[in-house]
Amino acid sequence: MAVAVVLVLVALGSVVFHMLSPWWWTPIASNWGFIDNTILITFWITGAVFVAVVLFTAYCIYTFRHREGLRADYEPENQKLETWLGLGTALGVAAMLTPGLVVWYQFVTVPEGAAEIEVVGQQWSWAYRFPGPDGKLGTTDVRYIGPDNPLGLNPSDPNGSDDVIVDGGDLHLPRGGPIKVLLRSTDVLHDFYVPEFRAKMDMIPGTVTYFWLTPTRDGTFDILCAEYCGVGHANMRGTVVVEDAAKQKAWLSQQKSFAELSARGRTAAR
Ligand SMILES: [Cu+2]
Repeated sequence: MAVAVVLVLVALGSVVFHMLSPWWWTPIASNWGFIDNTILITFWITGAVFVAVVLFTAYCIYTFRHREGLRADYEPENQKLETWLGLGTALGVAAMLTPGLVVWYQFVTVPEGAAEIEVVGQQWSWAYRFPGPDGKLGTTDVRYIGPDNPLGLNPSDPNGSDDVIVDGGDLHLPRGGPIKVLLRSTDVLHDFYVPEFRAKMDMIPGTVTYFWLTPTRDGTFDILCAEYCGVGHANMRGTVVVEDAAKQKAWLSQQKSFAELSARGRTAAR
């Protein structure tokens, strides 16, 4: 009896804890509320199954407890019960997977006219690149990576010379417009993650991954690496500042272009 009561309390306590918990998501700062809804659907389905299983266990422990002279029935098959369990499980799993397929499609379908930025991960820091006045990012290759060219821009690509490079500073993004985030890594797997954006994506050496978002709220948010990438993984932090477009433009104009950085490198080498 005591065990059955404890199990009922565990089920009830879990639900109450969920309702009253102070550890909830930080307020969202992007358009990806749909991702929250997808997680909530999964949460409520798995939560309902958890409560049902625990309560059923409590019921069995109480109803079929040991009593003198009581013998268990032998019932290895129950076609009807198995059919219902199979159907219920299939429905529950489908209900959890379907929204994910829809939201994933949206996540990687970049709207027309989105601004492009690039985020480059390396052990263990972040760097960013914006297209210059021409609006185009230049091509890159790991072969070009060097002390004056940490992101490996192609020096003979005219599209790249005006690219703005932010290496070691904060990332500033304008609020309100769609942004395509291109992701590269120069060494191992990393994962660009800003919890408030509800968006993350692996960065894979040798390829460019991407997603898009529209920042919707001003603020200063942490950038985390969400893929274990070596001993410095936990220190791989950055900061993203979301602000209105005019402020962000002013910040961008203070940053150095690839041409300016390589000229500085040449002067220093002389
Ligand atoms: Cu990392």
